[in-house]
Amino acid sequence: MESTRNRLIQLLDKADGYVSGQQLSEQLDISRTAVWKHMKELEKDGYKIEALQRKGYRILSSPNKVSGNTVQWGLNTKWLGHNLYHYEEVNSTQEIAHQLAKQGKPHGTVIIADEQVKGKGRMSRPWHSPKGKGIWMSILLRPDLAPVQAPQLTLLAATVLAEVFAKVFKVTPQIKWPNDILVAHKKVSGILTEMQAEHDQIQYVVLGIGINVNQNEDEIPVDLRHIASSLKVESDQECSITDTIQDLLHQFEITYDQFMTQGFQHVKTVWEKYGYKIGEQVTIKTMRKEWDAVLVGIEPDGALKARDINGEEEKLYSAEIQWGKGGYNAK
Ligand code: BTX
Repeated sequence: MESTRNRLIQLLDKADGYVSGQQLSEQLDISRTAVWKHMKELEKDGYKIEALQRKGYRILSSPNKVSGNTVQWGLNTKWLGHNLYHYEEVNSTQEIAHQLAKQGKPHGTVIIADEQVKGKGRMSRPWHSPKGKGIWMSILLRPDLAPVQAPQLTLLAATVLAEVFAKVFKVTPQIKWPNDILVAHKKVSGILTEMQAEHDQIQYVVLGIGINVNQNEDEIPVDLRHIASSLKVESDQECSITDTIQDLLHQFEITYDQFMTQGFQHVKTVWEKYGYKIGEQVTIKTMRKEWDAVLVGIEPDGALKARDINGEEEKLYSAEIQWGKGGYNAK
């Protein structure tokens, strides 16, 4: 939110040294007492602030906890996350995003929670979202796209996650069609895309992103341990959730803007680079049949393309895939 508090943080962030109370009061058009009160609020939020007579204010350090302020402090985006809502506990950030969308909140609004008690995956499956251990985030988008193009946004988000995980955590991520990010064959992240459309036009999309960041192995529920992992387990490093959110939002904005101006090709190329078992043989099961095929890549409508032993290509929209020996669903 472009609140006074955020503008205050931005001014302090940009300044190379101290900013006087007078300067802040003029630029924010508030009294010097109001500036002081905002500083006290920031301190409550965990910021360490130095206030020197005649020199002014300076932020010494920002808190190592997620809040609207800490995420926006140093967030290097043009439009994404300027409207940001942070909650300690919610049922699901998706639910809140839908409510905010219906209230007319703008493109690029971001909702983050420390914990979800009813986090959800596709088809109402539960998504385990323990307190302070991961990123549970929804992004509200209002793209000028036809509803059939919505799956491209899921694929786009997956490429962003894979790129950030590879760069920041130095892991080797793979994107399992359509919406999971795996590391070492285990799911560390999932994407849930929900859409509201009317008259062949998307009204809005809520893109839900769940990432297991700092769980230790014993903090992953026993029944998920054979399929799920966290970035900490896979990379052996604990990471700042705030920094990771900022990296993701920054990369998401770049990729999204590029997609809107130049089309799907770049997403397709990056997706296929990280695609799980692309170029490899798997067994595919649909309602009608079961067959062996080599996965070829993705299509602009979000379908997975597979080639059977006779060279026949088929587009898959929903299918059960046996990923093979040592693969994702091997227990
Ligand atoms: P999905 O339907 O592909 O995956 C759900 C399945 O993944 C579950 O049935 C379970 O087997 C497994 N699972 C549950 N929790 C976890 C976890 N933490 N890590 C790994 N595997 C797990 C994937 O759906 C989409 C998930 C989106 C989650 C985000 S979080 C922010 C937003 N709010 C919300 O309620 N959902 C989205």
